[in-house]
Amino acid sequence: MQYIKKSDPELYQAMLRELQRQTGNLELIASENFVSRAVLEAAGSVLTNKYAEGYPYRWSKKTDKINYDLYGRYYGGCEFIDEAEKLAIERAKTIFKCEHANVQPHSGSQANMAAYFALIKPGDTILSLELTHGGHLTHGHPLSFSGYLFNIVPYGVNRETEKFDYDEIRRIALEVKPQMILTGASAYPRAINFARFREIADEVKAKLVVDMAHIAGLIAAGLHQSPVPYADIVTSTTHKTLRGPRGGLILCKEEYAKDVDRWVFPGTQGGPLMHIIAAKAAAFQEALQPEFKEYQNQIMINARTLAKALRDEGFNLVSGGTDNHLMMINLGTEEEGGPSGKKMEESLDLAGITANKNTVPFDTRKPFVASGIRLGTPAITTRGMKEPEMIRIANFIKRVFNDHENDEKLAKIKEEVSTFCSKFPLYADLLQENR
Ligand code: DSN
Repeated sequence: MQYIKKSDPELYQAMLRELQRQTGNLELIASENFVSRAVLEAAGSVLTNKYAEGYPYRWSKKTDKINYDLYGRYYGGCEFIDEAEKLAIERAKTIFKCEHANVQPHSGSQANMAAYFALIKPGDTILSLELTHGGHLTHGHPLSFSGYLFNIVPYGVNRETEKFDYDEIRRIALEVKPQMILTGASAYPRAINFARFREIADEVKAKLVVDMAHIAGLIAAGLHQSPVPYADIVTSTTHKTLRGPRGGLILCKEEYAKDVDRWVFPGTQGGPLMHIIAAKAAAFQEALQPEFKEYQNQIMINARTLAKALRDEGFNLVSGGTDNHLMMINLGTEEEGGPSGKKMEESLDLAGITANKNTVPFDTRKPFVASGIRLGTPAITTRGMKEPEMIRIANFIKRVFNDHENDEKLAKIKEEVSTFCSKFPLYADLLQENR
């Protein structure tokens, strides 16, 4: 960051402190990760300078198939960035074994928008997971384009098991006859049966969209059922378990490819972010290596170990545990007297542990206060932490819970957390250069 240091000390300070926060704190936000230096390099490269509206191919009029030999951009000078985007597309197709990949969405939200527009019309009905039960804003919240443009009917988890009840989802689907069923989640700790969702969708003649953002890395490694054979369209982000740059991704069957492409550009976006697309290509290359599977496996082992250790410390977990990379602590209701999710998030922060408050199913607090804390293992696994560290982390969390009002004790834990983190170096050369 030597150039910024000279030209803009104020910005440099903010960036330096963020680097120190990421490396010195325990990162337990389930949707975050630390990218490789290769991905950082691509994301910070001169590819940011290039306009490239269009695609690195055109649809052949003769065959109605994608032809990489036909120039598909609205600007000159795209021959090299075309190579980067082609690499990203072909690698995504290889990883997820899908017929078509669009790597241009700037985010998961925009990927979702393009996917819905490719399949249904404003006013149509979408059956999707309720936000407070683990869904996402773009799955139908009234303040998102999804709730604004579509008629949303929510499904939730079962009150007792806190897991999906597929018979109940089917019952709602038969009753409301949605044009589209949407599954995938931001805060659901259990495996999702995409095949069952397909059966339900077929029965009511609905399209099926799967937002696999959280579990994309597990799917890439073959550790969770893939939605690709079942969904009409699969959307994702690239920065969660998949460990790429912040961005979106759409996978689909060939029959939807043209519509997906059209709804990404020009439907919902202009020029693609070519530096980010190159960074996606770099991350996909990493996801194709055998070590990536080991990494994803360790994420899951760590999640199971952390979940067990938290239960042993006396915490209640939503649905009792985890099948994936995340878990949710249910801190109890206001009447039970423990801290809210908001309070616990603040106390964890004071102790150098970053996590986020989250509603739990059937929460009685407002979403901004919430009764849960969501924890995930992707970032700490990237740092090299394993089972023994999970037990230590559960103990840190328990101590924060016990002393959540005691700033002095939280500051003491923060020191211990910082020493603990320093044993798992991250971006060591960047820290060294910016000392
Ligand atoms: N905001 C993301 C998360 O934290 O889960 C969802 O996209």
